[in-house]
Amino acid sequence: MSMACPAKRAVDKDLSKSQDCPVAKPSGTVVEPLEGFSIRAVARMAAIEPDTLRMWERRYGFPKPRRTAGGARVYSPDDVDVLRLIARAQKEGFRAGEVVGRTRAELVSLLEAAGAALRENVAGPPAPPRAQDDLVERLLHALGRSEASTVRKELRKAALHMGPKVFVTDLAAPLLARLGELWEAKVLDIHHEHLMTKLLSTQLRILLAASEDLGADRTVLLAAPSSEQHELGLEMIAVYLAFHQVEPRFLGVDSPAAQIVEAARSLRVDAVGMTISEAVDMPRVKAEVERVARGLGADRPLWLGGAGARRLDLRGPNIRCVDSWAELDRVIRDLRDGDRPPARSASRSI
Ligand code: B12
Repeated sequence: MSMACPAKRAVDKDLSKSQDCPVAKPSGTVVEPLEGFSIRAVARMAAIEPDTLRMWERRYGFPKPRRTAGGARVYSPDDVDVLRLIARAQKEGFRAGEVVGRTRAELVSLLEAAGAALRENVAGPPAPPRAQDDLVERLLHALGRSEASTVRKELRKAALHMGPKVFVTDLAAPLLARLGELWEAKVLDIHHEHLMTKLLSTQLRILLAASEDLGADRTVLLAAPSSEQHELGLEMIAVYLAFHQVEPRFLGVDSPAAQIVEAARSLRVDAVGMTISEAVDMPRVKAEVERVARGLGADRPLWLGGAGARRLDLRGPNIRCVDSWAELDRVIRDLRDGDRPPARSASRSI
């Protein structure tokens, strides 16, 4: 266990309502919320899919995580250690039935016997999770105790150490996703969510202010459709854009289609970016986004992001669904390339 994290704190959201979790909550194994590893963290650390972990639990009785009062699975560092060995054994050709449920010592000798080139630390403690995972859990733990100043300081430090881009991609994004899980699982309350939103938003705005004199050669208007209240996505994207020499202009959340189109025209932006969460009325938002796309005209790109964007399943000459950081890099590049004169063919003689 990493020294930086005095207690591993993470839970997965309660999945007991779905058929993947028929295991009764064992009595006496209820753990404090935020203590241990969530199924997602374990999946990442051991490189085993969450569905596989649940299936093994049903079929082989391993791993058998403890549960929070809300029923969420909490895995121990030892579970992670053994799961990593199982993953390793599978790579060596063993089937799940041959290795899942075996003790750590059995797995080590099995792997040694199989002549697997074990890493030197195979008998040592489990490798710590990535520094960012650890920080996410630390921040959420401080949030759970409403320690605003700790969260604020950690966010500041992280922004300085990581730089704006990594802060957004590797900290803010996973932090909000985990916050959403814990909120849904009722481990954290709405006041915790509001506090984190405020602190993170402040930090993002500090980064944005720091980017003001960097210069920009393109401008993108950022907005969200009517009734959409989720603004942090826009703030994160604004920071990302600003440090890629693209100036973000905010119209903000809850913006009707006509206002977005009008602002795009009068501000003469090069593109419009909209965030769409899953919490909105999809058919209505779809119609609204279609109006924006039409109003912008085929030449002005409309970037759609947020967890609900893909569900809209919108197509159009100017619509780009941005669902990864790589795709965001691509649309930024295309925005720059868009009005460059076409490159000359290398074979053309002069
Ligand atoms: C903070 C928050 C709130 C805050 C928002 C405050 C603020 N100023 O932003 C408040 C309290 C207002 C709120 C309200 C609600 N929320 Co809320 N909220 C969240 C939370 C925790 C974080 C949201 C967020 O910013 N996420 C981070 C974004 C940035 O992630 P993303 O959408 O996946 O976007 C990624 C990319 O697509 C990209 N991106 C995003 N936008 C854009 C735009 C462009 C142009 C580009 C290029 C890229 C891009 O950036 C992100 C990178 O990781 C999420 C949890 C979560 N998993 O997101 C829940 C969550 C979205 N909320 C949820 C719900 C249910 C609600 C409410 C209905 C709750 C209620 N009962 O009132 C309301 C709905 C309000 C509304 N009509 O919009 C659910 C939605 C689930 C669903 N399927 O419906 C979630 C998932 C929580 C949960 N697990 O239950 N929420």
